[in-house]
Amino acid sequence: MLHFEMSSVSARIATGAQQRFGGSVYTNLPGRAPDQQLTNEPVLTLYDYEASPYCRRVRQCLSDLQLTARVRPCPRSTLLSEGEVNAKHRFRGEAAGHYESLGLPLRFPLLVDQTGGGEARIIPESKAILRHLWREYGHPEAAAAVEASLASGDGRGERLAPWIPGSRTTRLRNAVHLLADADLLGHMLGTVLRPVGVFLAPGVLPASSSQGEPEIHLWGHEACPWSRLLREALCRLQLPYTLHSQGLEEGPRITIRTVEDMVASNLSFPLNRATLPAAITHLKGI
Ligand SMILES: N[C@@H](CCC(=O)N[C@@H](CS)C(=O)NCC(=O)O)C(=O)O
Repeated sequence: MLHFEMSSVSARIATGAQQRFGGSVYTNLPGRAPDQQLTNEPVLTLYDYEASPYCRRVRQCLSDLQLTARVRPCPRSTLLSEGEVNAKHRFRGEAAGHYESLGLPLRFPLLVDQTGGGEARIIPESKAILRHLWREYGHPEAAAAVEASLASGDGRGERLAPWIPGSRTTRLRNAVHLLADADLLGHMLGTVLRPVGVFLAPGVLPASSSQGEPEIHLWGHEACPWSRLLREALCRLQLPYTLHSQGLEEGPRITIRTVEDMVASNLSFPLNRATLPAAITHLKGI
């Protein structure tokens, strides 16, 4: 219980720091104009792990653009085992398979975009993923600003999204500046403030889990501490899940569907202080 309380406090502090220095300026700003329709429903798979600041950066972008992605968690087996794949890893081998065609060392995040059913686009590197997501799924004006920001490296995107009125324009400009690189500081703080080793290496080292394919859907936002604690558990347990981005006001929740001996069980937990321990305990039992 004490551990849970400590975890929940540090998750809130980490979220506060990450948002203050990383993402708050663009959290809840519409990445797409209200009337903007996407031609195809995005089909995105993200190989990531919770504690990586580069992965946080990509999940933040998914939240901003309100995209849904299938997440294949790829924690390390020790803090020093960069790029390693071994028998403990459930999805690292799969990610390494994607990297083979690229001739690059295994790094996370990695995005596979199969939208439209054509050939899969395999995209490593957090900034390249941000560029891709904004270009494909953001409002063109905002995408241009992000592109200019990332290309110049100094964060000065000139053109700003026209549908965002008043002070929000300033916030988006700040956001675009931060996207250049400073956002990473916030995402690093997010990791440092949920310290590795002290609170059982949240979202870094794998724990043993079943090889089953439960159907798990998490509705949340990168900025939500309850979603963070749940994502950490899913990551350590290497359970694949579908991450649905939604605004903070709607409240996070998780649904879990497992089938055992032909009997299906469907559970749904709204995520809050009272329900979170039960949701995590349930995941551990899968
Ligand atoms: N420049 C890359 C850096 C990615 C990176 O270094 N990721 C680290 C995690 S923070 C990683 O995957 N290390 C290998 C490993 O964990 O096995 C990016 O922006 O995506």
